[in-house]
Amino acid sequence: MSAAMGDGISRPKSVVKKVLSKLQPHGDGAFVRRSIGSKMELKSLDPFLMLDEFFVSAPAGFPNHPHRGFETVTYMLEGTFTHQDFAGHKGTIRAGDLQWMTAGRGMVHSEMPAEEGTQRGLQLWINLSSKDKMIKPKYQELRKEDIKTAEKDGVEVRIIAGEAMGIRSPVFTQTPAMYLDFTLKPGAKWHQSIPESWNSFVYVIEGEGVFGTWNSSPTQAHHVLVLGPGDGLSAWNKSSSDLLRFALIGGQPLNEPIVQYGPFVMNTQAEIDQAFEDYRCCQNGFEKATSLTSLKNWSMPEGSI
Ligand code: FJE
Ligand code: FE
Repeated sequence: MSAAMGDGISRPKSVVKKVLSKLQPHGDGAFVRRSIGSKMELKSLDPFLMLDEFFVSAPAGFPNHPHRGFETVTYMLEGTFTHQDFAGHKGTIRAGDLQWMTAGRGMVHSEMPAEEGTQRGLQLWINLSSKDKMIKPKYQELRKEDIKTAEKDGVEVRIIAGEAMGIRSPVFTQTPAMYLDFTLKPGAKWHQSIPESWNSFVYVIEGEGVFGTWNSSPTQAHHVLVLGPGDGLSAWNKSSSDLLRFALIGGQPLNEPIVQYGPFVMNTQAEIDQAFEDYRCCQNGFEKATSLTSLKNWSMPEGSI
């Protein structure tokens, strides 16, 4: 494997699981393609709890709901979303923008479309280690123009987290992780190094690609590919006319027990019970939920745990 084709890798990972993320309704009028986090196929991939490709048109959206114990990473592909939380923090993200939210001990927010048409994006949930689950909530917001890009040999990469082509993202990942958005021109190939001990996966956003080994069968959009052992990913766009776009996501496994109830993710059942109690009583991080009818039911996604 020549280093000239990308980052030097010596033991390319192979694809150990390939799953199509089916479109499913979520709440009132929103739709998601859930890959990681779908109960049947891929419950979680430590430290990742969920990856949704979401499709939402107003008036549907994700009205007020709580989070505790993990991070949500929202990356817009099309359209505009406005988020508003219980502490008065409000922001709008457009195509190409990123919101990296560390929910920590408590967050209540809404995520709603801010324009006509379909809003489309990816939302990733990254687990926090037991020592970080109750940290203070924190946001990292990057506009499209603040996300570093690099280009080489027909390969363009937007570096959301981690490093590629010698360029590093400014995003701080509480749980060590990488998140790269690759676009390969027809005929282009790339070899991306990934830390050996990390779990990693690919989500195909657009086009068709060959991943792992050169002679493996091509993978179309909306499929998730779980990668096996090795030190990197090889990818090829064998199309003669179309772009291939995919997200490569990897992270250091936490190797801790997970007890999840919808948007609360802790280590034990007792901590989940405590999260419900804290949410109900507006305490221990949910103080500001008082103004937000905190007892209102928040809808559970289809197929949620
Ligand atoms: C959720 C209620 C919710 N996938 N993709 C309960 F509203 C949500 C939720 C989302 C979500 C939000 C965006 Cl912007 C994109 C999403 C679920 O907000 F996950 C649960 N459990
Ligand atoms: Fe949320």
